[in-house]
Amino acid sequence: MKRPQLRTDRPASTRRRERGVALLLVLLIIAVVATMQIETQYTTRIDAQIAANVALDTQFYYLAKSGIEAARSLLTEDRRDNAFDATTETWAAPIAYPVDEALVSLSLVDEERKFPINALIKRTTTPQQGGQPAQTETQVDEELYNVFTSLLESLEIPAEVAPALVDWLDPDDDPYGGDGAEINFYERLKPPYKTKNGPLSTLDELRMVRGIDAKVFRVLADLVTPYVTEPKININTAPKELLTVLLPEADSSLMDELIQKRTDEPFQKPSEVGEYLKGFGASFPDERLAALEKLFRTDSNHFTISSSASLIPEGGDEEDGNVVQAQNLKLLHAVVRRNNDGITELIYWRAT
Ligand SMILES: [Ca+2]
Ligand SMILES: [Ca+2]
Repeated sequence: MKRPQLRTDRPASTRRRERGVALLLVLLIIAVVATMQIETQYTTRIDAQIAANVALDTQFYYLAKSGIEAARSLLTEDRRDNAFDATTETWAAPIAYPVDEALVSLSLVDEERKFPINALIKRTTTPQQGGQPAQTETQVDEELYNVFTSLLESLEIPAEVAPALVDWLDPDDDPYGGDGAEINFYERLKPPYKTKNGPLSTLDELRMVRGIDAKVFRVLADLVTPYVTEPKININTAPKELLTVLLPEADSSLMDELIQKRTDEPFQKPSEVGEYLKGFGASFPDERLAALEKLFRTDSNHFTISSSASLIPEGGDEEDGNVVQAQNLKLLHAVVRRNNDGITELIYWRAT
């Protein structure tokens, strides 16, 4: 067969170069096609994986959500069982149960164990009377304010946080005491913002208050609550850091004894707290005992429920198992308020 003639009016070196370019082009096309094939396969695989992950994510979401519902039933049952709340009860211990290949883990923390920040401001409403509209008066709860300043001191948090917090919550724009912080402080920030001048809705809001940086927030986060409005703390569940501040009269041996007592035999009503402390004699005069019975409660009605759903890792394929577990772990946080009949109402919800 006669080969097609190359144009002969050009030198051989040019022809060789053209053949080289053509070869290069072919190689390049092969490479591009191969890459495209790989990419198509890769994309298809990724798409399938995304679809599978979305399905798993939804499954895990509902598993974690079922955990929240289980915790709510537990709290209802608990209130029907007795009228007090203590860390020795079923709800207070971590719970984990398998559902097929998944594990649902629950933890419940009562909010009444913490310092009730919003109660720092007492609100009294005078009902509408003879043409006068209803009026709300506010004042700082001095007793609670003193507890809060002692708490800050014991945690080595700057004292200026206390008046700044009062100003964040109180309705006026006058700085509290000599070291408060109202609008004239926050409007100079970049970006500027206003004071809340009302109760905190979530814990994260604390970060807006002068002096509460990330470090201070971490220290305070487990010890204070925005959900409880009554100026009372549950003596059965309060952490030792807070108890020490609430009972400055108690030496370390009384504190240890108190913690043992509430574990063995939780206080069932506030009057038992007075009776118990009375046994310690002169350090608790009657007037002080009466004040402590008002400050302490023995039940809790607000609970933070954390519920997570994860895949139980399969033995033998640890690496894969871990990857799947990390991808599909679902964590939900809920805060519920429980009424006297034990029925819970959802007041906060967050999925991560
Ligand atoms: Ca204010
Ligand atoms: Ca103020």
